[in-house]
Amino acid sequence: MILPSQASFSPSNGRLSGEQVNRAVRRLKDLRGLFADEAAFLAMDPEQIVYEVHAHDACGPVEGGLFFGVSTLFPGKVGQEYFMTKGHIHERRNRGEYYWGIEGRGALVTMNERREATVAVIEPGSLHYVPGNTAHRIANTGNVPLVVGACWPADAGHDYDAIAERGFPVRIVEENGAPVVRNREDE
Ligand code: PAN
Ligand code: ZN
Repeated sequence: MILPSQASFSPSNGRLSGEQVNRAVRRLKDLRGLFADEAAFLAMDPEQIVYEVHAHDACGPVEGGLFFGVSTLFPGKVGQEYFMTKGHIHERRNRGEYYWGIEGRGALVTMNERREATVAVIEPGSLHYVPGNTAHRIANTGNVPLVVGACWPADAGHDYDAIAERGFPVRIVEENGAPVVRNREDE
C-alpha cells in the first residue's frame, strides 16, 4: 500500500506538521552582505530569526520527485530594506517552481540569466510560477509574517553562490511608508 502523506498542512496558517517535516531557520547573521545598509545591519541582533522554512522532503533528491515547503518570513527591515530570503537559483538550472501566497503581503523578486528582474506582489491566494533558469527571492513588505507555499522538483538543488556575488538588480525598500522597487544601478 502506498501511504499518501506523512505530514499535514494547515490551509489557514500554512503550518506543516508531521514526522517527515524538516525545519530550517535563517537568522540575520546568515544574511550578511545582502542588505544595502551595512551600518543598520551591524546595529541589529545577529541572532534574530528572519525566516523559517518547513519542508516535506520525504522522497529525497530524486529525479521526478517533488518537495513541498512553507516559508514564514517575519516582518522587519534593515534600514529601509524589507526582510528578505537569501535567494537562489536552482542547481539544476532548468528546474522551475510554484509559489503561492498564504498569509501576509510581500514581493517575489526574480532574475533571469540576462539579469532582468521581475517583481510580483504576493498576497493570500496569489499564485506564481518561477520558470527554470531564474533566480528567486521573497521580501516581506507588511507588518505580519509573510507565509508562502512552494513546490519544486526534488532534484532542483539550491545554488546560493552563483548569485551571491552580484546579487539581484533590484531592492525592495520602504519610501514614505510604502514599498517601492529600487534599481541597484541608482545606488
Ligand atoms: C523555497 C526557498 C525558501 C527560502 O523553499 O528555499 O523560501 O529561501 P532561500 O532558500 O533562498 O533561503 C524555494 O525556493 N525552494 O526551491
Ligand atoms: Zn527555489
